[in-house]
Amino acid sequence: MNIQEKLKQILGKEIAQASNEEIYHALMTIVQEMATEKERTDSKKKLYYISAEFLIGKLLSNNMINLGIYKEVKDILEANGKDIAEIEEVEPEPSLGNGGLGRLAACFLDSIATLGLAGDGIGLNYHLGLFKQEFEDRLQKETPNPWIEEKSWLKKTDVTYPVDFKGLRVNARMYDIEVTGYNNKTNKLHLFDLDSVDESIVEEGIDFDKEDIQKNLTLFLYPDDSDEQGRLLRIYQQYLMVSAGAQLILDECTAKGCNLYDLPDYAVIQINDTHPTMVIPELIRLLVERGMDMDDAIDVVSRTCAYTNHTILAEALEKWPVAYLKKVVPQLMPIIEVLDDKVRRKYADESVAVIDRNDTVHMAHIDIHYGFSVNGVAALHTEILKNSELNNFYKIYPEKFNNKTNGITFRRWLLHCNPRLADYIESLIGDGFKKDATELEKLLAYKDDEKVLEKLLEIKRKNKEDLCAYLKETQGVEISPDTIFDIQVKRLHEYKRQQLNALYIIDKYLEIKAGKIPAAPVTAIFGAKAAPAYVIAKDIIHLILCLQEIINNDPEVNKYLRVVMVENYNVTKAGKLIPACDISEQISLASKEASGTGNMKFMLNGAVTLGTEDGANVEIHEAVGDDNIFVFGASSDEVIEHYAKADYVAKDYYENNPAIKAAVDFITSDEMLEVGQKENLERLQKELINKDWFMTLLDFDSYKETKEKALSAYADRKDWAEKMLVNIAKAGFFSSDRTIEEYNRDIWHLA
Ligand code: 26Q
Repeated sequence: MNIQEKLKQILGKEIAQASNEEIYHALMTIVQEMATEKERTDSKKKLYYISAEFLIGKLLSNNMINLGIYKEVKDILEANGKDIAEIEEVEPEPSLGNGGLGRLAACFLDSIATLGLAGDGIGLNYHLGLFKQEFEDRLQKETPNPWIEEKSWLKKTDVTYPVDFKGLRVNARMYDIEVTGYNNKTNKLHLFDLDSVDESIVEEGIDFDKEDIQKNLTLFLYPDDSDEQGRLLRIYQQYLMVSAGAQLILDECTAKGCNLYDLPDYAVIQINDTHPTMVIPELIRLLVERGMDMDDAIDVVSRTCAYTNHTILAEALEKWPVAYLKKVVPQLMPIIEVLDDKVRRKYADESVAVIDRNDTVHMAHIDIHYGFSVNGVAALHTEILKNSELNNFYKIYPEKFNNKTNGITFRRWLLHCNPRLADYIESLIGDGFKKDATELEKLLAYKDDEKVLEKLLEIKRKNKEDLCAYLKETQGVEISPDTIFDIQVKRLHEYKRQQLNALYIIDKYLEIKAGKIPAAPVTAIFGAKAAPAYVIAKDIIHLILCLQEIINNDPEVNKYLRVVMVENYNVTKAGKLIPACDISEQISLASKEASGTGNMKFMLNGAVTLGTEDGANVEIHEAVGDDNIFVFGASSDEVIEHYAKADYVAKDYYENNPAIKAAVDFITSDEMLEVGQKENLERLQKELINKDWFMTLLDFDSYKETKEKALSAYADRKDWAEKMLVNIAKAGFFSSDRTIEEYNRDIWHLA
């Protein structure tokens, strides 16, 4: 039966008579049937990608693209007076992740299925996911984001596993989401949950009873670890995931006839940062329970597990007090003690111990000693791990360390989010780039072709118009496509330095007020959620919202400068913002951003990067060359040296640089206090002058100078279009298909 007939049959009426909701659900049924029919990849050895986050985004259109029915469905709907964009709106976005790490996991699942590899995801089914962000009085307010509907992509299975906590046994139930590959097989994302979780315990905002574990375990994506109860809940979540996951892995392997001593021939477990690290002691525990000798169990598990590090920020490296683990998962402690003991017998170096002198368990140390691979996520990041952050481990295990530069799936981040560009590229170089992204380099042949360059500008312009309409409709803000769209969207964190961008905006505002008119009008667009307990991050959001209020309402200024903070930035909004971007802000303090993946999405969509030599920006710079990127700021070596010598003093910059002083002073000016909260603005100002841990003021001058260069370069439209073309052409390396091929070649060795 063709799709049109099938749709009508499910709807029980003409398509034109059906509501968008009915059509969405009917399409979901069709997609799910097709996905189930796509035979799963089966091979002796299988990858388990275990992660506390899978930021998958809306699934309908993505699945239709991967199953090859998107265009057909779009046309059928159009012929019946329906708009696919409106159908997409009906779908709630699952928010099962915070940011980069969770989105990476989702891109990887897409590529694993696309490459036809046997690999499933293992995670948790958070009912309310990451909070939804609302702005109230120019402050962030958090509310729950319920995404599971009666009919959803989630399929309840009858697979359950008992999981024991101290004094509490629960049953972990498995839910599955089909992961469709592009023209290929289907894999699964397994999400564990408890039947007893109860959404009605949510009180004001995202508050809830933190002690009622049976009711709250998978309620939210670890909301708040600012107090002990929050941290204990995080251990409950992690252990539920790894214990159920480990039981699933052992079951699947035994079903394939695996003798548990041969586990590494049947399974490879990729541990996504330290959040799933307890899978190592848990697997050892389960193997011993099934009769294996402890030493053998440790050896088997060590040959099965591989670890990816996503951060070098000390505060994000998980450490759990022994007392916490004893309160929640006492059965793991004897094993962790053995793991520590073995390390201590071999290595005198205290810094590589599993349990330190303060009775704290270092999760990453378990991964490194008892996994066979340790990888960073961009070339610079891996070098920093090897040479400084994890140097003591690198000296012991040089052979374990390897780099896997991150990537993104081009199905979502080009074909789906930017069909105009994707279609145009196809008309120039054919559709080979959809399977082999390096074919995008064929575009370089058109570098001097004026017609092509003009067409690229025209596509960008249309995408900007679409974004203007969207922001008008969703937030009531008016911006003009005739301005330069300068975009910084990512989690709010001091090291990512949204505050540097904000200081530049203040500086520009003051210049305009003083009569210095900019050459080209700019719209500065932000999107960012702050962790609910991260006070300074929330203050930075407040600062940006106050600037938006002041600047957009000032007729003297708003002709040249506007500011928009997009509410509730998520995967869906990323898909609308990225294709409309001219300048991609990637301005983290060098050495702090492990990789970044937004930088790759912007590049692929023809934005030009304004960035520091950090994370994957370094590799983007190498790929596009000096002429097609704007690089500024202290190098990672310089930054690392400043930290080592503790010689960076923010106040010196504040006192000796009049532009910096004026911008920082403005934060608590009368204009600002009229629209903002004194407490928040003063706190932020003090932080910048007296601490500025991420060296915002250090890079201010070079940021300003380089940004001005980028803004003036924009005026030469032909030259700018050439930069766009080179960025698109060189983006192929950043396909997650390439990343996954490397993981498989070097770590997983799947057939
Ligand atoms: C840790 C302890 C307690 C509570 C929370 C956490 C926690 C939660 C989430 C720590 C880290 C994360 C997320 C990290 C993350 O998203 N890292 C990003 O990973 C991307 C994919 O590799 C990189 O591109 C980014 O550079 C990196 O910041």
